[in-house]
Amino acid sequence: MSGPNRREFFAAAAGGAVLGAAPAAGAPRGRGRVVTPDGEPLPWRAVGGVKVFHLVAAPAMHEVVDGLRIHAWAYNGRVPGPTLEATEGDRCRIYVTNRLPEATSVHWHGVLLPNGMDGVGGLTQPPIPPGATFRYEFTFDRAGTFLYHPHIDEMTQVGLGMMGLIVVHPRRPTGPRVDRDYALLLAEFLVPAGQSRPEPQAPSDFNVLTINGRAYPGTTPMVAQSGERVRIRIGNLSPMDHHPIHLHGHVFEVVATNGGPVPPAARVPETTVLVPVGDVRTIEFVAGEPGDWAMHCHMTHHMMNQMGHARPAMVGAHIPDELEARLRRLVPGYMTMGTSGMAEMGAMQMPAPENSVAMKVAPGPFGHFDLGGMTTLLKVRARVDGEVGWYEHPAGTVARAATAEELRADGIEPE
Ligand SMILES: [Cu+2]
Repeated sequence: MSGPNRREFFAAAAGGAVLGAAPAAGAPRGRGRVVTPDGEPLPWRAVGGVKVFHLVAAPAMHEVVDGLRIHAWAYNGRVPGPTLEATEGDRCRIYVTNRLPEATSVHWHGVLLPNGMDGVGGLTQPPIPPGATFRYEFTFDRAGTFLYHPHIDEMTQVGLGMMGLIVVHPRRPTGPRVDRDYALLLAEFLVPAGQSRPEPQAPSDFNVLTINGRAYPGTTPMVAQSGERVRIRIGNLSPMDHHPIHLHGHVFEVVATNGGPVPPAARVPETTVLVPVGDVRTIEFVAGEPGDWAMHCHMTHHMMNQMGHARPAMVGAHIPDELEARLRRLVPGYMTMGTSGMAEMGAMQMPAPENSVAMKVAPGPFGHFDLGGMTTLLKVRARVDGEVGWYEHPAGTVARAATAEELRADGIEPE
């Protein structure tokens, strides 16, 4: 066949009603389409009973959050690449065009397929040289959440953003009906402040922590109505770190991994799930109390942005004004920070290099809040229709300063 062009793909996609990674507030309900916040589905068209997809690997600029853009390597111009969606039993043909300066391949991570389709360059196939288009074809013979990524020079290619999610829906769904189905892919980069090129050879010190390629406050929230059953598929293709993802206000169960469903008898209640590199944890729960519930990696260095990393520990230090002034003569722009903790730094407009992001910049309904990096929100409402803003708390339900009378009444002497 002639190379399917982009317009044909989008026309087919629109016809198949798969286009439009709807903003979270417009998440489709019921079984079927998954929503990738900040992402989009990979368009496809049917050719003789086969679903045809096209991935193009090429360098691309990617915005992680307002103020920080990176020179990435991407699939179809996106980090992560578009979500490939299919139904159990679908025969799929996936063309992969290489517009990178080096060879690549695509591994379909967790998918059971013939060895020659496994995508390990040099082991199961010849590398895809720059300029070439390769053809993969196989059947998704089981439902689940899978991943795709290069299997040549992974350190560079994955490290620069080449990765994506695969969601295969069951042909005959079993189990309780799911009202909201979200897919998240975790990744991390080392981008020295002021640079735009991630350092893919970094073995540690990652300072840009992302969910679907975005760092808080750039992540689009998920939404749900109280009482709805919510599924969140969480994949991790970070180069080096497993991420303990914590959801506030809810108890969930891990119902599936990259390997398949977890038998109901083996599920345990959790509030945090460790998502290992190269795996998936799919959680389900019933949306509870209305509110804006944070969901984030619980490693403290992963819930903040670039500028908070690699600073000297100053908590408790006392820097006399005179010394501060002398330091500033020596190092223009020098400012002692963090002597009473780092919370103050979120609210401050610190002098920061071009193309960098302050550690915590999230404006919130009560000032700003100290979450950045690998953070998103689950907005639960009694009813969801249209835009979902900040939660408006019923009167008397927000923590506040205690009065002296209250303290005394409870046997605590006011300070
Ligand atoms: Cu983490």
